[in-house]
Amino acid sequence: MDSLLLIVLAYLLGSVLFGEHIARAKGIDIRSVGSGNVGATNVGRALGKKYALIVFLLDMLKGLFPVFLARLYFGLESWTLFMVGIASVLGHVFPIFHNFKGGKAVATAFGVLLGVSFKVAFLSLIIWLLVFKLKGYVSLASLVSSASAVFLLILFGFPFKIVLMSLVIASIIFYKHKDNISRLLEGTEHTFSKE
Ligand code: NKO
Repeated sequence: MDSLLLIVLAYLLGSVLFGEHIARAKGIDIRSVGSGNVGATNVGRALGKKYALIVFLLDMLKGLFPVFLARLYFGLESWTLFMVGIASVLGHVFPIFHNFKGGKAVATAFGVLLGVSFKVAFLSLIIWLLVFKLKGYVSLASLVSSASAVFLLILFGFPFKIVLMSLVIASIIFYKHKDNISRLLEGTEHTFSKE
């Protein structure tokens, strides 16, 4: 298995925006609905929870699969795994198949995290569900959960490269949520159901 090939594969797979494809197959332009985002949440607004779950799982798997291979062939402490995780997220955020206009990378980052640690991924998912249940904002749940993931990886003593990778990915997620953050601060953020 070649390092560079795996990194390129991660980026190309990341570039497949399942939300946009599945919405289009159902006759919907996802970018003109709700928040205009291509992620699971906005597909849920347009097509319902079943489709949100399908998009979440597919966007998650495209993050998990390359990291799984990187871990198998190069190990958890390799720079290859570091690059593969970031490449998956960058593919989703700057997709070559969609004019480099992508999504917010939460589900894909979750897949990367799952490939690194089931324990930390599981705890991050619990935190995500808790924040969403208590506050009702998907974006807030995603932000709290991705910051928590970084802290949990540090807390459990994961290698430096893994912590750094999660910090880079969490920073990308925060950057992509900058409009959500402004709306949260103003009190005008979309809930799951409303626009
Ligand atoms: O339309 O702007 P919007 O309201 O849709 O959407 C905001 C939203 C975008 O994200 C999504 C995907 C939702 C997936 C839920 C995943 C639950 C698990 C989260 C764990 C995050 C771990 C990140 C690890 C970083 C290292 O936010």
